[in-house]
Parts: sequence; C-alpha cells; structure tokens
Amino acid sequence: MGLLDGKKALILGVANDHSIAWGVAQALHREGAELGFTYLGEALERRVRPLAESLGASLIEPCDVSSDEQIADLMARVREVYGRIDMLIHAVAFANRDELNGPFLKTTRQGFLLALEISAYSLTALVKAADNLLVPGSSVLTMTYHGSQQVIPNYNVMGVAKAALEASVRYLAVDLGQRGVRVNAISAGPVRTLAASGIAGFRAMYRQFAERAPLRRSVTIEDVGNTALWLCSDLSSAVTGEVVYVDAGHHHVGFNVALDER
Ligand code: NAD
Ligand code: 0WE
Repeated sequence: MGLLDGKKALILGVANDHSIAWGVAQALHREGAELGFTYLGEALERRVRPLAESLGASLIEPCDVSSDEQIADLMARVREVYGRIDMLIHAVAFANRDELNGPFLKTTRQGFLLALEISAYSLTALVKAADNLLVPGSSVLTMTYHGSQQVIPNYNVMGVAKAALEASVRYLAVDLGQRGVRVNAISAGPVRTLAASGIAGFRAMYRQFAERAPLRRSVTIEDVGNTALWLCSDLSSAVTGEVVYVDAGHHHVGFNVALDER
C-alpha cells in the first residue's frame, strides 16, 4: 500500500542520476506512482531511457519546452497512455552559461528572453497544454532557488527567471484552484547536478552553505524527493501557491559566518 498507488506522474527534467527530478522520481515510485519521463534531445535520451526503465516507466517521450509543438505532441501521448495526470513535475531551467557569471548588467535581451522562456514560461505552457488532463486532486510542482528573493552572486538572469516562476505558481494556483488542482514550488539549497557543474564558485558556495545552514549540512536529491512526495500526495491537500524551502534552514540565517565559528 503506497501513498500514490494508481496515480500517474509526468516528470520533466531528468538529465542523469544526479538530477533533482530523479530524486523526485524515486520518491514517487517508492509510494507506488506510475511514472512518465521526458528528455531533451537524443544525447540525453541515451541517459534517461535506462533510468526511466529501471523504475518501470510507461511513457518516455522527447520534449523541448521551448516548442509548443513538442509540448502538444507530449500531451497527446499522455492522453493516449494515461488519460490524466495526477502529478506534473517541472524541473527544467536554462540560461546562457556566459550570463551566469560576472555582472547581471551584461545580460542581453536574447539571453533574458531565453532564460525566462525555458525556466519560467514553460510551466504555464505545460499547464495550459495539459488542460483537462489535470483533474481534481492533481498536483503541479516546480523547482526554484532563493536567488529569486535575494541577490546571489552570478545567479543573475536565473534569479529574475525564478522570481517570474514563483509568481507564476501563485497565479496558476488561483486559476487551477477552482478545478481542485494544486500548484507549488520547492526552493532547494545547492545540489551538485549537471546544472550546477561548471558554475563559477559553486564548490566554495556548496561548502559554505553547509557551515551556515541551521542543520549544518547540504541538501540531497532524496531530501527534495521526500518533500515532493508530500506536495504531490493528499497529505498536503490544502497547500497551494506555496514555495516550500528544502534548504536545511539556510535562508533563515541572516549573518555571514560559519555557525560553529562564532
Ligand atoms: P539538471 O541539469 O539535472 O536538470 C535540468 C534539466 O533541465 C535537464 O534535465 C535539462 O535537460 C532540462 N532542460 C533544459 N533546457 C530544457 C528545454 N529547453 N526543454 C526541456 N528540458 C530542458 O539540474 P537540476 O539541478 O536537477 O535542475 C532541475 C531544477 O532544479 C531546475 O529548475 C533548477 O533551477 C532547480 N534547482 C537546482 C538547484 C541546484 O543547486 N542544482 C537548486 C535549486 C533549484
Ligand atoms: O538553477 C540553477 C542552475 C540553472 C542553470 C544552470 C546552467 C549551467 C549550464 C541554468 N542554465 C545553465 N546553463 C548552462 O549552460 N541552480 C539553482 C544551481 C545554481 O546555479 C548557480 C548557482 C546555483 C545554486 C549559478 C550561480 C550561482 C549559484
């Protein structure tokens, strides 16, 4: 008997077994959910397919969220195979790498629009296309980061995109609330994923994070997966429009020294 027996989840954003979306997939699978995955391009298909199959995935489809056509094709497939979506997991972000270091001021018009299209608008595009596949009791979940609220060096245009994403969560929560569908975000502390690799200063930030967080540790994809499970299940039945921090308490600490070196 699992919390999610008979429920169907569509998961966007697995790139490899370090992905936050993979931690979410494992938690949902543990509680009996049936999983569908999407991948971006053929290079990632070779990584995602074996992972998806290891959890008995019943649907593995390509989806570049910048394409309305690919989103429509995806939802048509989901309609055929599942007939509904109980959980929609959005764990997708992208900005030009050269705009994720140095001053925010160097952000280009094209780079700004790209980051907001892939990292923020895509949630609304997916929800819009999912339409009546989302049923009373369904849950939509996205991934955000505290750089939306405070300036975090080098996060730059992604911080602006995450602010737009979090606001989208609140507006979508109102629109979908009348159909009994909930929409929430998890704000995760830094995790060593593909999206974090090669970010200037990430290693130092990751280390300092664990020294300054109330729990004196960093965050794992299992931590995020378990909170995702709560937000996707009926245990959180009156929670919507929310941003839930999974960051070992880090965002509550207002000073800038290691907690045990005071
Ligand atoms: P990841 O690289 O494993 O996942 C990012 C995913 O985005 C990849 O699967 C990639 O294929 C997908 N993607 C990029 N452009 C896309 C497009 N056009 N269409 C479809 N998919 C596309 O890294 P991650 O850290 O697991 O990132 C997942 C989410 O978690 C992102 O929204 C990220 O902002 C967020 N997040 C990450 C951290 C962290 O420290 N790693 C912290 C907080 C929030
Ligand atoms: O949301 C993210 C990362 C998102 C991301 C990562 C990349 C790297 C590769 C978006 N686009 C790209 N484009 C690429 O070409 N995080 C929350 C992780 C992250 O990224 C940072 C961070 C943290 C934390 C960037 C600067 C500072 C901190």
